[in-house]
Order: sequence, then structure tokens, then C-alpha cells
Amino acid sequence: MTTTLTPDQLALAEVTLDFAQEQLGPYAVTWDQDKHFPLDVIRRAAELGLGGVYVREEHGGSALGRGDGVLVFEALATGCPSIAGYLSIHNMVGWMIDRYGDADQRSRWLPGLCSARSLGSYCLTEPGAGSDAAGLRTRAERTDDGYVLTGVKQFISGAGASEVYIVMARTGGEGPGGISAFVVERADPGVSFGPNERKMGWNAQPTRQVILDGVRVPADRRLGAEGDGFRIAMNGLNGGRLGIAACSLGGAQSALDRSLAYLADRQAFGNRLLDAQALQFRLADMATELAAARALVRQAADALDRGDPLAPQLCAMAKRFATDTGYAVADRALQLHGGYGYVSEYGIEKIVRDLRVHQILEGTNEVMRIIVARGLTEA
Ligand code: FAD
Ligand code: 2MC
Repeated sequence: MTTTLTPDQLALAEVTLDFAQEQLGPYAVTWDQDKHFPLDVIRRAAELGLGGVYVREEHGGSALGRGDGVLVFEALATGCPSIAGYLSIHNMVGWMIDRYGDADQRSRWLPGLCSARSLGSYCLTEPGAGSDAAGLRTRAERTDDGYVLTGVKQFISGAGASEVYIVMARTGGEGPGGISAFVVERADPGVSFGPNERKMGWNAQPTRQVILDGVRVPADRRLGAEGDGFRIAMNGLNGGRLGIAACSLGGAQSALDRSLAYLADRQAFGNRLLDAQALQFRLADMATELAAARALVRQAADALDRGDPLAPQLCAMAKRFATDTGYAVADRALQLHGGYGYVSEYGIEKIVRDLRVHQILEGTNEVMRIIVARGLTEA
């Protein structure tokens, strides 16, 4: 399954996997229970170059492509899908500033993000606009020297802990063309946060509202041109969706590996459970479906790296397929663990809970079908 990887990619995957197994896996269940966001461990990941995976080297980034990124996030998620998922979002923010920022903006925010001295959050969703993101209502009113932002962003990953927020806000009329992107800092007067949401999974990172109450920012906080914000947001999400897809692969692979070990150890009816052919067939199906999902994720990553015009659709296909597959594989792994799968100590039910939200965020899997179907019917 690794035959198409270069020696550099194999080394990258191995180093990241070691990090995940040593620094994430042993603590993941406790972080989930304690709702602990391990900033020290995130900074250690950044020491390996994982704070600025796609950012150019002059600003402290690793200058890697999407084909490398999906290896990184799959490997991290074998230790903890929640932390891997947050790091994928943090890297989406870094990529957007690197791709759409000017030289001053890049040197202002990227070194901090790459070292994870500052963390990033992505703010598109609002209480009244989730899937229909172009319906967002947060306003950025022009002033003599900048903008005043007012509105509420919903379900923002990392909110409160992050210093750097990319906020999509309306500078013009209705629809996608009236939206611009801004960098808002936690310290900006008028920024506040809702309480940490109580959630089914992704508990090792905070999810909060970001409340913008007349936040005054200078004009140099705008990323790209006025009216380009929706396109910037969507292009960020193409890569982000691959990151989430890869996190599903990693979480599910870990659940499959644990199931193999568990069934090899567990005796019933005078034999190892692993010797039951019905269970072997189930493991075979889980491995096959994961391999198919991995192949699609890597194909989409390659398309994004090549700038293929079909990349947004391939990213949507990969996100839909890998997150559905990952969840189904993790759920079957829970079943294979019997009652032990249901108790938190074994870590399997935590993987199931973490992977469930991957079918919802960064565009629900219904929205992924909309994107794929539009590509088919509008071609
Ligand atoms: P809705 O858009 O209200 O959808 C409700 C249901 O209707 C869904 O099943 C949806 O698929 C379906 N639906 C909607 N329209 C259609 C249609 N036309 N056809 C068929 N079905 C449709 N957002 C951010 O901006 N930044 C973040 O960091 C972030 N982190 C998140 C973290 C967590 C833990 C969660 C739960 C969410 C996060 N989100 C974030 C928000 C997430 O992206 C949205 O929840 C998601 O896009 C769906 O929006 P919604 O919740 O408003 O659902
Ligand atoms: N890549 C590049 N460009 C895209 C794009 C994509 N994936 N999706 C849309 N665009 C462009 C599109 O080409 C069009 O450009 P132009 O005006 O030049 O023709 C423009 O954006 C407007 O697109 P649509 O006309 O398709 O806009 P519509 O309002 O119909 O919505 C839809 C499109 C449903 C695909 C979009 O609203 C969407 O992706 N919704 C889901 C929102 C979402 O993913 N939220 C995730 C929040 S982040 C998160 O959850 C985290 C955990 C971080």
C-alpha cells in the first residue's frame, strides 16, 4: 500500500507515525475525558515541521504538497483524530495566509503559526448559515482606514485558544461575490467567545462561538481583494477536506489494527476469535474499504497538487468516501471488541465518536454530493 510513495514520503510518514504513537496515542483517552487541549504537544508537533506543512520555508514552513499532507494527517490521527483534525485546520489557516496574503501579512503571521507559538482558526459557519455558507451575515463595514466587523461565527475549532482567526464577512451585496476574508486577532477589542460546546467527540480541542462586536481592523487585515473571500474560503476547504479525509483513514486504521490484536488475544469457544472465518472476512472487508478510500484520497491530493480543474470535485469525493468509510470501519471495530469496545478504556468508542463529526464538518457529506453532482450535471 506504500509502493507509490517516495523515500522522502516514507520517512515523513514514519517520523509522524512515531510522534503519534509516542506523544498522542497514550494520552488520547485522558484528553478526551478531561477535555484537555494539549498546547505543549501541538508545539512539539510544530518542532517536527507540522505547524506549517504547506507554508514556504522562508517563513518557517515545511513547503510540502497535499500528497505529503495526507500522509501526515493520516499518521497523526492514528494517535488522536481530534488533535490531528485541529492540526489540519491550523494548517489550512497557514496555507491560506501563505497563498493569499501579501509579503507583510505572510511575515506577520506565518512564523508564529509555523512554530505554533500562535494557533489558527477558520471562521466561516454562522448560526444561520452552515451548508449555505454564501448566506453568511457577518458584516465588515468600510471605514476611512479599515473595516468594522460585526457578527457571530458558530462552531469554531480552536476558538479561544487561537490567536489568529480567518473570518469570512460581507463587504458587499448578497451571495458569494459580496464576501471578503479578514485576519482577526484574539487581542482585537470587541472579540469574545462563547462557552466551549459539550460535544460527542473532538473533545481534545475546544469548539466555541466567535463573537465580533464592532471589531475595528486596519485595511491591511483583509486577505486578498474585496469580494474574493468566498473563493479564498472554498480553496482553503479543498485542502482542508483532504486533511479531514486523511484523519478518518488514520483513526479507522488504528481501530482496525487494534481489532486484529484484540481478536488474536481473545479466546471463545475453545479458539482464538481471530480464527473465526466470519470475523476474518469482516477484517478483510475493513482493510479493503480503507485501501480504496486511501487510494481516492491520494488521487485527489495529487489532483490538487497539479492544479487539476477537477480537484474540487475529487476532494469532495474523497472527503465523502473516506469519512463514511472511516466511520463504518471504526464502528465495526467497536463491534469486534464486544463489550470492551463500548467502554472508554480501550479507546475504540472514542475513535468512533471522533470520526462521526468528519461526516459533518468542512462541508457535510450531503454538500460533498452536491459538489460532485454539480460537476457531473454542469460539465
Ligand atoms: P445545516 O447546513 O443546517 O444542515 C443540516 C442538515 O441538512 C445536514 O445534514 C446537511 O447536510 C443537510 N443539508 C443542508 N442543505 C442541504 C441540501 N441543499 N441538500 C441536501 N441536504 C442538505 N465551521 C467553521 O467555519 N469553522 C470551524 O472550525 C468549524 N469547526 C466545527 C467543529 C465541530 C465539532 C462542528 C460540529 C462543526 C464545525 N464547523 C466549523 C461547522 C460545520 O462546518 C457545520 O456544522 C457544517 O458545515 C454544517 O452546517 P450546519 O451545522 O449549519 O448544518
Ligand atoms: N473550490 C474552488 N472554488 C469553489 C469551490 C471549491 N470547492 N466551491 C465553490 N467555489 C466557487 C465557485 O466556482 C464559484 O465561483 P465563480 O463565482 O467564480 O463561478 C463561487 O465559489 C460560488 O460557488 P457556488 O455558486 O457553487 O456557490 P453556492 O452558494 O451554490 O455554494 C457550496 C456552494 C454549497 C459548495 C458551498 O456553500 C459549500 O461548500 N458549503 C459548505 C460549507 C462548508 O464546507 N463549511 C465548512 C466550514 S469549516 C469547518 O467545518 C471546519 C471544521 C474548519
